[in-house]
Amino acid sequence: MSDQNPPALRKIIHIDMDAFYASVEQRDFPEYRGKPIVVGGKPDSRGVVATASYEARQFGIKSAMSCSKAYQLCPTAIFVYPRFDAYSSVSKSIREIFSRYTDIIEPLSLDEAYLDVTEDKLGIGSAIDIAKSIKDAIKNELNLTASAGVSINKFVAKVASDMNKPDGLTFIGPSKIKAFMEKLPVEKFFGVGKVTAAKMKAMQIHTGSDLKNLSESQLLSQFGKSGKFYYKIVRGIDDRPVRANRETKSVGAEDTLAEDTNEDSVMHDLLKQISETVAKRLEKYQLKGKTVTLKIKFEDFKLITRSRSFPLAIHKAENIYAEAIKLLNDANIGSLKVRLLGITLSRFYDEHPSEKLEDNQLEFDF
Ligand code: DCP
Ligand code: MG
Repeated sequence: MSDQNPPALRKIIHIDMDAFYASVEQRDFPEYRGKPIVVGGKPDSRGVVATASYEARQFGIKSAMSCSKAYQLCPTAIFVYPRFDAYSSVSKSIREIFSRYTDIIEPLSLDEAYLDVTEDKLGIGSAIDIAKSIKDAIKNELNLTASAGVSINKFVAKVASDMNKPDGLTFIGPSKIKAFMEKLPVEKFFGVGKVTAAKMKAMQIHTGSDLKNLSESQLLSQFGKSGKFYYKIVRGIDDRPVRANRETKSVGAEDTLAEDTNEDSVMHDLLKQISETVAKRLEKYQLKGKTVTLKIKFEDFKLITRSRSFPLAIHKAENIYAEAIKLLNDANIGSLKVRLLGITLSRFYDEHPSEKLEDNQLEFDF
């Protein structure tokens, strides 16, 4: 008899703090409030912008932009160094707030998490009410704002949380998902980077609706394994569970060279330091990773990454360093000068095969 019943729809919330680092700075230093704040390095440094307050964003300042460019855009902005301890403490507090409602919490970064509230601890029932209550707690207890997306799967909840920032709450119910996905620009699709987006545009694929015209095998042949994912996601099918205790997906560190260079000894020294930082972080989280990724940014800001995976996880600085050197050699950078190097360890856990979720369009009580 239960076979006749449709599978129960999940209630998923994605929460993301607004202008996270910058908002914490404005909260802790009242003199920064209402002003353009850039968190990263100093304007004359070679650093990049981690984030900018909404006031600074009005000048076109964005994450990952060089601090010198940010300064050009807004010379009156206040440039501050990040205070990771402060952000990490807020991060712990927001997770404590989430845990009042559910134990199924999957943090994606310090400021962002998925929550499965299909069954919530307080018996509130409505995912929209839970999201409101979480936002209120964050505001009242931490003096910060967050934006929430509420839907039946991770993908839609995440896109939704970004739609009405700051302080937004966006609900995309099951009956709205089809139209929502059809309208969505391809660059908003999970995993669609700039290169894939450009390729799609060249194929006249601009929105979900264009993407839907391609068969699964066409998508597979054009985009490889990701094509299969696009096929499902554009039909609103995302069966990825919210996985608690998988908060750390990768651990890494990166650093800008004092001067652009292609000298092996200088790059090796920096990789050694970075390997030690990564090893310390891994130790802190008690993690070992099966994939090492080397990131190389060249003087023209072009970025490449090179990865290698192993059957056994590694965590020691010397092993990370040795792998990073191999990856650097294999990258064959020739006479190109390097500006920044980074190392990331990932694949701490093996993926579980995901379960199938029916493309179910039933409305239910959110
Ligand atoms: N961050 C970073 N470097 C980046 C992007 C982000 O160091 N390239 C850091 C700073 C951000 C924090 O991570 O405050 C969270 O990233 P988000 O992408 O959520 O950005 P914000 O929270 O700053 O802004 P938004 O309101 O758009 O979420
Ligand atoms: Mg954020």
